[in-house]
Amino acid sequence: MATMAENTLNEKYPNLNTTGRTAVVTGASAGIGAACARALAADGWTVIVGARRREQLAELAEEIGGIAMPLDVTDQESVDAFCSQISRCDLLVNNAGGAKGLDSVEEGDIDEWQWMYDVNVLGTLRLTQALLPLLRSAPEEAGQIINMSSVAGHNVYAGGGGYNAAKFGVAALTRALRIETREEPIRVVEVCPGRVKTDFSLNRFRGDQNQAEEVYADKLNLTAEDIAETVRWIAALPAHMNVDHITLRPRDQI
Ligand code: 8X3
Repeated sequence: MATMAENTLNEKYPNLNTTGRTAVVTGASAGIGAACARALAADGWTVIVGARRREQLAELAEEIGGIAMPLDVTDQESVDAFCSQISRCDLLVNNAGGAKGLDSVEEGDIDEWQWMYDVNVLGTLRLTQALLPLLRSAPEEAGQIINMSSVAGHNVYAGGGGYNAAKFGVAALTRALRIETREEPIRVVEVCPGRVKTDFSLNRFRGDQNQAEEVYADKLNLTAEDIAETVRWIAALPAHMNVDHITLRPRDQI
């Protein structure tokens, strides 16, 4: 039987008429996305959260007084359905993304590489294209796009080729977009987290808990909340400022 939270999620939202500053956060059912949604809601933003995991998403929306809608950023129809309900967007946090595998280039799985490009690069592209018209006409002084890139978008490592290629793509897309929109009232920011203790590694290693835990064992790790604090700080900056690129690492990470 569907929980109350799921019922909330399953309701239709005929053209959400949100009032006040409205943020859209993708990949928001857990980890960095959920933490960003919480931090923005605490700062008074109306937050629309999207992700594939419907129950967690709906619970989060209930907790923060936000709006949950199912979203698969790899599926154009899902993106169109999600965005067609939104009538105001002042801030888009393109957070959905992830890694699969740690294979060498020689052993790399084509399907996994394709998925990484799709979710990280094309997912960011799809949401950006769909919401740019609203961001451009945001009633606040400027619309904002914050793309969750990674240190892996600037530094490569053995076994990281597929994920590196995808995050380098996010970095390139973000920089091109910033130049293209520089004369418009739109802030475009690339946030590059290093090692953050979330489900990132569990997903990368296809649910292998031991392998995932090894990534974080005996190390200083960032938390999702550390990244969310930075997103909240950027979102509150005066409209004439752009943070082009910010890197956040735990102190002990190279
Ligand atoms: C993941 C960053 O440092 O864990 O985006 O590879 S790291």
